[in-house]
Amino acid sequence: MLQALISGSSVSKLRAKLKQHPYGNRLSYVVLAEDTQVENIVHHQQWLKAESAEAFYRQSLTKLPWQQHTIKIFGKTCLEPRLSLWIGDANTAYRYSGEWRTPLSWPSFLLPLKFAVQQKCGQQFNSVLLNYYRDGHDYMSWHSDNEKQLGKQPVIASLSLGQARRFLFRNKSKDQKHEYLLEHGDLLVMNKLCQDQWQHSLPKALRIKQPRINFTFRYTMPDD
Ligand SMILES: O=C(O)CCC(=O)C(=O)O
Repeated sequence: MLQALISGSSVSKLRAKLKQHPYGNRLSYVVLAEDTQVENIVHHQQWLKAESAEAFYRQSLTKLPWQQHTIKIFGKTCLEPRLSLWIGDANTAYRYSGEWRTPLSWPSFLLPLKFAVQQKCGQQFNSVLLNYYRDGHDYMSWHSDNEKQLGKQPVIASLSLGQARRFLFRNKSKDQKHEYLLEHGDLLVMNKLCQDQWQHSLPKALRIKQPRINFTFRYTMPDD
């Protein structure tokens, strides 16, 4: 069942795809190879089969009650520049930008995906933050996923669907940066030391008109 969701992909196929990516030759990033690991970051390109990726994308767009939350930036309250949703087991409330979010229970269509991601990462996830970037005006600024409820050195698995977008890492103590192009069906795993050592962001891309959905699977410390 799980195997049916997941694809293998070849480097040559990826190179061919890369030539057509929406940023042309402007970027300096390099696709190293499938499943490349750079300091606690593993990028599994085209991890989901195209038809599974399409089905999860469509269902997520149409079946989920997306919300636009407010966040505080330098003490000022504003609308978050994306829609989002917190889904998880009953005891996995999540504190973000000073606000507690209670989890929505798992929709049945997401469970096979959760199991497949767990199997790939060799670890349990009890919650997922979903982000819906409506177009290239929506973005996520620099941060680490280091909330207390995630515990020390969390493993976070991030699945991308829909429009390809750039995803950036900057090292907290060295002058080092990595850039990925996250495409439909890619799985990016941020392993144990990643949040201690790196910040990540999804920059604006004003020319982009199509939506992107992202799932970040996490293990959240139960709140009771
Ligand atoms: O959209 C993404 O790829 C990542 C989102 C993110 O960094 C987060 O939700 O913490």
